[in-house]
Amino acid sequence: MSPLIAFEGPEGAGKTTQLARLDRRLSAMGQRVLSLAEPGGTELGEAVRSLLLGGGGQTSPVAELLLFGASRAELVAQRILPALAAGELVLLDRFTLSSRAYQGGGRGIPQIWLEQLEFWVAGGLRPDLTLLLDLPPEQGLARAARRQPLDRMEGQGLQFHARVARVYREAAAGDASVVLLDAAQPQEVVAERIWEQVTSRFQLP
Ligand code: Z5A
Repeated sequence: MSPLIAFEGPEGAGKTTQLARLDRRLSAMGQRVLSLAEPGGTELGEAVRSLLLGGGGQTSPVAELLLFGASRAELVAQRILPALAAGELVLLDRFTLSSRAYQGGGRGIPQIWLEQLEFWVAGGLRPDLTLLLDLPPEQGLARAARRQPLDRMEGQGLQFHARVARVYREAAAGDASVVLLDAAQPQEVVAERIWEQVTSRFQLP
């Protein structure tokens, strides 16, 4: 199967920007690429996105986890697995590590529940490479705050985002497929670090 590459990190870290740059660069060299963002990418996923991120009322942490999980299950079955089987390289703007960071670290859901849900939802599918864009929460929130209104996660306090950041850093410490990149550097520098990682790990056209 072709590579599955996830972009992770706090809001404002530059995931969407860097994913688009990588997609353009890979596509220009003839690589077939499918770019997807969570939650979303399917009819159900888009409904979950507007339910969870469109503002509105409170949702319990477990309901929130299950909704992100439902979106991911649809994305895996309908888009990711068929694309990988057809030889497309898949770029994901967030994946399972986001649930560990936000619902685990941020909301306090036990990691064992998250691991079990990951298995049901993704059936053991894991990214071949996770590019973790690391940025202090204050800086990420300042970047994200330029877009108003804030969504339900951006509106959480700094302590919530510090817990999210801790889970992300722990993930990078224990797993060679998770690469921590300094997202405070200029966009061009971050893009080059990403390109080095991708071209050194995968055989490309
Ligand atoms: N969530 C969850 O809780 N659990 C889950 O399982 C999943 C998700 C899958 C998705 O929101 C939310 O769902 C997210 C986690 C939660 N919480 N929040 N908030 P989203 O999809 O709407 O947004 P996001 O994923 O958080 O991404 P973002 O805020 O759009 O940030 P980004 O994609 O990392 O950054 P960007 O859009 O590329 O850049 C942000 C700004 O910074 C923009 O003006 C850029 O021009 C600028 N930028 C980018 N790079 C740089 C550099 N290097 N220097 C300076 N400025 C830069």
